[in-house]
Amino acid sequence: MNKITTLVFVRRGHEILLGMKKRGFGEGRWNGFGGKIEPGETELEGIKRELLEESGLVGNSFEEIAHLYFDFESTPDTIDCTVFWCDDYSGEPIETEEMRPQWFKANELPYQEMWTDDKFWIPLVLEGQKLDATFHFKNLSELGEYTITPRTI
Ligand code: 6OG
Repeated sequence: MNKITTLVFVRRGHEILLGMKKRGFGEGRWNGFGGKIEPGETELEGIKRELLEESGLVGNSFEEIAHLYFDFESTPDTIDCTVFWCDDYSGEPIETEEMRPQWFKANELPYQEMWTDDKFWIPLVLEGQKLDATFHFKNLSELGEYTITPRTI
């Protein structure tokens, strides 16, 4: 099955808000906020809902920056993930049942405690690049082949 998901990185000056996933898929890793789009929802409705549910923030505008596609040798499931920046939001981050939020300096992200793919593409989007990428995982912690295609427009 292909899971359609969204992911958002909230920015505050030179800082980025990450959440420590406390349970479920990705548990024990820092990531942006996001999850599965519900039936009948647009991508923007989905990302807005996930951000609110997982961080307590209301996102006022989102900019799409990447599209990621993940597959895994260990399972037939695949994940489609559209990634956004959010620079305009209301509220203060709160810890939820699913995520513990923390601001990080953009040049000091905790890549060792994030998904293995993140250190390859996040530095590019931090430089302003938009991109499309595919990542083939051998298992949940070992990344195999990957391709990253910068967008030209
Ligand atoms: P739920 O399972 O909570 O959504 N996601 C990934 N993000 C990165 N950076 N790397 C991966 O490598 C990922 N796999 C999934 C998609 C989980 C959230 O995590 C993202 C969703 O936004 C395999 O519904």
